Amino acid sequence: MDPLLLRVQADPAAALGPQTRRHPRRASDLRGIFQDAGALEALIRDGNPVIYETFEAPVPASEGHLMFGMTVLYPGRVGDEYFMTKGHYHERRLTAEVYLGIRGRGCLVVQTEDGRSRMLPMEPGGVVYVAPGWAHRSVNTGAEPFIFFFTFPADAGHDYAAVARSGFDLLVVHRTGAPAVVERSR
Ligand code: S6P
Ligand code: ZN
Repeated sequence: MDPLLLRVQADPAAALGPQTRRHPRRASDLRGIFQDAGALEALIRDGNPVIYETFEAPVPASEGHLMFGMTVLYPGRVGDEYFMTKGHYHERRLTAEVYLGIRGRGCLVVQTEDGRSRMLPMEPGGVVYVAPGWAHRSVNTGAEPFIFFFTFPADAGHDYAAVARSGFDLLVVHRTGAPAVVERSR
Protein backbone atom coordinates (compact mmCIF):
# COMPACT_ATOMS: atom_id res chain seq x y z
CA MET A 1 0.00 0.00 0.00
CA ASP A 2 0.98 3.66 -0.34
CA PRO A 3 2.01 5.89 2.57
CA LEU A 4 -0.85 7.67 4.34
CA LEU A 5 -0.91 11.19 5.73
CA LEU A 6 -3.59 11.79 8.33
CA ARG A 7 -4.34 14.36 11.00
CA VAL A 8 -5.01 13.30 14.57
CA GLN A 9 -8.02 15.25 15.75
CA ALA A 10 -11.13 14.79 17.83
CA ASP A 11 -13.21 13.51 14.89
CA PRO A 12 -11.75 10.05 14.13
CA ALA A 13 -13.83 9.31 11.04
CA ALA A 14 -12.71 12.58 9.46
CA ALA A 15 -9.11 12.15 10.61
CA LEU A 16 -8.70 8.64 9.26
CA GLY A 17 -10.42 9.26 5.93
CA PRO A 18 -13.23 7.62 3.97
CA GLN A 19 -11.72 4.11 4.19
CA THR A 20 -11.94 4.08 8.00
CA ARG A 21 -13.27 0.86 9.50
CA ARG A 22 -15.71 1.59 12.33
CA HIS A 23 -16.46 -1.04 14.97
CA PRO A 24 -19.18 0.02 17.43
CA ARG A 25 -19.71 -1.87 20.70
CA ARG A 26 -23.12 -1.61 22.28
CA ALA A 27 -24.12 -2.38 25.86
CA SER A 28 -25.31 -5.83 24.72
CA ASP A 29 -21.79 -6.62 23.46
CA LEU A 30 -20.40 -6.10 26.96
CA ARG A 31 -22.23 -8.73 28.98
CA GLY A 32 -19.99 -10.28 31.62
CA ILE A 33 -17.52 -7.44 32.03
CA PHE A 34 -19.35 -5.20 34.54
CA GLN A 35 -19.96 -6.31 38.13
CA ASP A 36 -23.58 -5.12 38.13
CA ALA A 37 -25.19 -7.37 35.50
CA GLY A 38 -28.67 -6.04 36.39
CA ALA A 39 -27.63 -2.44 35.68
CA LEU A 40 -26.22 -3.51 32.29
CA GLU A 41 -29.47 -5.32 31.37
CA ALA A 42 -31.43 -2.18 32.32
CA LEU A 43 -29.21 -0.15 29.99
CA ILE A 44 -29.75 -2.68 27.18
CA ARG A 45 -33.54 -2.45 27.64
CA ASP A 46 -33.26 1.33 27.74
CA GLY A 47 -32.01 1.71 24.13
CA ASN A 48 -28.85 -0.44 24.13
CA PRO A 49 -26.50 2.54 23.51
CA VAL A 50 -23.11 2.43 21.81
CA ILE A 51 -20.61 2.42 24.70
CA TYR A 52 -17.52 2.82 22.52
CA GLU A 53 -16.43 2.65 18.92
CA THR A 54 -13.10 1.96 17.34
CA PHE A 55 -11.97 3.55 14.08
CA GLU A 56 -9.17 1.73 12.28
CA ALA A 57 -7.07 2.97 9.39
CA PRO A 58 -7.21 0.88 6.20
CA VAL A 59 -4.02 -1.04 6.97
CA PRO A 60 -3.72 -4.78 6.23
CA ALA A 61 -3.62 -7.01 9.33
CA SER A 62 -0.37 -8.58 8.20
CA GLU A 63 3.26 -8.80 9.25
CA GLY A 64 5.27 -5.60 8.95
CA HIS A 65 2.31 -3.23 9.16
CA LEU A 66 1.31 -1.13 12.15
CA MET A 67 -2.43 -1.00 12.74
CA PHE A 68 -3.53 2.37 14.07
CA GLY A 69 -6.65 4.34 14.74
CA MET A 70 -8.71 5.90 17.46
CA THR A 71 -11.19 4.74 20.04
CA VAL A 72 -14.07 6.91 21.26
CA LEU A 73 -15.29 5.73 24.66
CA TYR A 74 -18.47 7.50 25.73
CA PRO A 75 -19.09 8.74 29.28
CA GLY A 76 -21.40 6.88 31.62
CA ARG A 77 -21.57 4.18 34.27
CA VAL A 78 -22.95 0.70 34.76
CA GLY A 79 -23.74 0.57 38.47
CA ASP A 80 -20.75 2.33 40.04
CA GLU A 81 -18.29 1.26 37.29
CA TYR A 82 -17.38 3.72 34.56
CA PHE A 83 -17.94 2.75 30.93
CA MET A 84 -14.96 0.72 29.74
CA THR A 85 -13.78 -1.47 26.88
CA LYS A 86 -13.87 -5.28 26.99
CA GLY A 87 -10.11 -5.47 27.25
CA HIS A 88 -7.81 -8.05 25.68
CA TYR A 89 -4.40 -9.62 25.50
CA HIS A 90 -2.80 -9.69 22.10
CA GLU A 91 -2.99 -13.18 20.66
CA ARG A 92 0.69 -12.90 19.87
CA ARG A 93 1.60 -12.11 23.47
CA LEU A 94 4.96 -10.54 22.71
CA THR A 95 3.53 -7.52 20.89
CA ALA A 96 3.23 -4.06 22.44
CA GLU A 97 0.91 -1.12 21.87
CA VAL A 98 1.10 2.68 22.23
CA TYR A 99 -1.84 4.86 23.31
CA LEU A 100 -1.96 8.67 23.02
CA GLY A 101 -4.70 10.61 24.80
CA ILE A 102 -6.48 13.10 22.50
CA ARG A 103 -9.57 14.27 24.31
CA GLY A 104 -11.31 13.65 27.62
CA ARG A 105 -10.06 11.81 30.66
CA GLY A 106 -9.69 8.20 31.53
CA CYS A 107 -7.22 5.49 32.28
CA LEU A 108 -5.86 2.19 31.15
CA VAL A 109 -6.07 -0.81 33.42
CA VAL A 110 -3.37 -3.34 32.59
CA GLN A 111 -2.63 -6.80 33.89
CA THR A 112 -0.34 -9.76 33.28
CA GLU A 113 -1.20 -13.45 33.30
CA ASP A 114 0.96 -13.91 36.39
CA GLY A 115 -1.22 -11.46 38.35
CA ARG A 116 0.43 -8.03 38.21
CA SER A 117 -1.96 -5.09 37.66
CA ARG A 118 -1.69 -1.33 37.27
CA MET A 119 -3.91 1.67 36.59
CA LEU A 120 -2.38 4.30 34.28
CA PRO A 121 -4.22 7.66 34.10
CA MET A 122 -4.60 9.21 30.63
CA GLU A 123 -5.29 12.77 29.59
CA PRO A 124 -4.82 14.67 26.32
CA GLY A 125 -1.16 14.46 25.30
CA GLY A 126 -0.40 11.56 27.66
CA VAL A 127 1.28 8.50 26.16
CA VAL A 128 1.03 4.99 27.57
CA TYR A 129 3.30 2.21 26.41
CA VAL A 130 1.58 -1.14 26.89
CA ALA A 131 4.53 -3.51 27.09
CA PRO A 132 4.31 -7.01 25.58
CA GLY A 133 2.28 -9.47 27.65
CA TRP A 134 0.01 -6.96 29.39
CA ALA A 135 -3.77 -7.17 28.87
CA HIS A 136 -5.29 -3.69 28.51
CA ARG A 137 -8.67 -2.10 29.02
CA SER A 138 -9.56 1.61 28.82
CA VAL A 139 -11.98 3.39 31.14
CA ASN A 140 -13.69 6.78 30.73
CA THR A 141 -13.63 8.51 34.12
CA GLY A 142 -14.78 11.88 32.78
CA ALA A 143 -17.98 13.55 31.63
CA GLU A 144 -17.13 13.84 27.91
CA PRO A 145 -16.07 11.27 25.30
CA PHE A 146 -12.61 9.89 26.01
CA ILE A 147 -10.74 9.69 22.70
CA PHE A 148 -7.32 8.13 22.24
CA PHE A 149 -5.03 7.11 19.40
CA PHE A 150 -3.53 3.61 19.38
CA THR A 151 -1.00 1.70 17.30
CA PHE A 152 0.18 -1.92 17.48
CA PRO A 153 1.69 -4.59 15.18
CA ALA A 154 -1.09 -5.26 12.69
CA ASP A 155 -0.82 -9.04 12.99
CA ALA A 156 -0.95 -9.06 16.83
CA GLY A 157 -4.50 -10.49 17.03
CA HIS A 158 -6.89 -10.03 19.96
CA ASP A 159 -7.49 -12.59 22.69
CA TYR A 160 -10.72 -11.69 24.50
CA ALA A 161 -11.29 -15.18 25.88
CA ALA A 162 -8.37 -15.08 28.34
CA VAL A 163 -9.71 -11.83 29.79
CA ALA A 164 -13.25 -13.21 29.91
CA ARG A 165 -11.96 -16.16 31.98
CA SER A 166 -9.89 -14.23 34.51
CA GLY A 167 -11.37 -10.72 34.49
CA PHE A 168 -9.28 -7.72 35.57
CA ASP A 169 -8.30 -7.46 39.24
CA LEU A 170 -8.70 -3.66 39.36
CA LEU A 171 -12.06 -1.92 39.02
CA VAL A 172 -12.46 1.81 38.40
CA VAL A 173 -15.55 2.99 40.26
CA HIS A 174 -17.36 6.20 41.16
CA ARG A 175 -16.99 6.74 44.94
CA THR A 176 -18.15 9.84 46.81
CA GLY A 177 -18.16 11.90 43.63
CA ALA A 178 -14.78 10.88 42.19
CA PRO A 179 -13.08 7.96 40.45
CA ALA A 180 -11.43 5.38 42.69
CA VAL A 181 -9.54 2.18 41.97
CA VAL A 182 -10.56 -0.84 44.00
CA GLU A 183 -9.56 -4.50 43.98
CA ARG A 184 -12.25 -6.83 42.68
CA SER A 185 -13.52 -9.14 45.41
CA ARG A 186 -13.33 -12.80 44.44
C1 S6P B 1 -6.35 -2.74 19.89
C2 S6P B 1 -6.41 -1.57 20.83
C3 S6P B 1 -7.72 -0.76 20.79
C4 S6P B 1 -8.91 -1.54 21.33
C5 S6P B 1 -10.12 -0.67 21.50
C6 S6P B 1 -11.35 -1.45 21.96
O1 S6P B 1 -5.23 -3.55 20.11
O2 S6P B 1 -6.07 -1.94 22.14
O3 S6P B 1 -8.00 -0.40 19.49
O4 S6P B 1 -9.26 -2.58 20.45
O5 S6P B 1 -9.83 0.33 22.39
O6 S6P B 1 -11.06 -2.28 23.04
P1 S6P B 1 -11.38 -3.83 22.98
O7 S6P B 1 -10.85 -4.39 24.25
O8 S6P B 1 -12.88 -3.97 22.84
O9 S6P B 1 -10.69 -4.36 21.76
ZN1 ZN C 1 -4.53 -4.00 22.10
